[in-house]
Amino acid sequence: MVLKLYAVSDGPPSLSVRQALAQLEIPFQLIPVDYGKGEHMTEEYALMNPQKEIPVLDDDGFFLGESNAILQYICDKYKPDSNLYPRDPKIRAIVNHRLCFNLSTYYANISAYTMAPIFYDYERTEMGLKKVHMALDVFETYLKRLGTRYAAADHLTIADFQLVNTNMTLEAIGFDFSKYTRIQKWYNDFKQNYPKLWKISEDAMKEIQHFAANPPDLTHLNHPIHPARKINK
Ligand SMILES: N[C@@H](CCC(=O)N[C@@H](CS)C(=O)NCC(=O)O)C(=O)O
Repeated sequence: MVLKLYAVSDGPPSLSVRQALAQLEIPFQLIPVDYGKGEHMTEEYALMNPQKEIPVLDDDGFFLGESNAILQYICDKYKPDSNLYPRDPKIRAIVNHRLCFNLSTYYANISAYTMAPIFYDYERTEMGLKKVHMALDVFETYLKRLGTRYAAADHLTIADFQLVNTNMTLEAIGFDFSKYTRIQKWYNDFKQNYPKLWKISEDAMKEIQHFAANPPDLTHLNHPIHPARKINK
């Protein structure tokens, strides 16, 4: 059975998995999840992913959430010799490290500042901004210390997808990160060298920009965690 990917069109974790599948030329069926309709919040969806998060991979009844785990799984199972997830233990460790860094810090700090206030009733605070700069500063340091063209090696790896898609959310809100020169170069290199993969991110960026200009009313979701923005109609 063909792989199925439950994904949202503008979510960085979903985009990274789509980019990996595209780069590895692995056929899959894309199943769009409508976040605005709360399609991921149902009990039926929770059978696939009790975290009620998107994306989810369905490999013939083997359900996997968490985009890092999905990226690692599709490489290991379908393209074990691919450079996207190198087998050399040290290079792989760096890839894994950057994936963890993105999950714990880079995406966590940045998306709280970029994405959350677009969709929900959150402010962009000074503390939030400080956390964005902390994350950028650390990533800049990693790029400097490793001295590679891409985030974990001189070639593209699955870590780049996650970090690029986090960065894309900064670009979406017009955030100036030009003083982080290595990040800027790495990000532009990705765009130039992988235009088809960048298009996946770019289309999502346009959607995010649309939502930023037209904040969605998500009151109907009754989200258990996120406060809905009150929109005057
Ligand atoms: N750690 C997860 C995060 C996935 C995630 O947060 N996805 C968002 C969409 S971009 C989501 O499903 N959020 C659930 C919600 O807001 O209700 C991963 O990397 O897959």
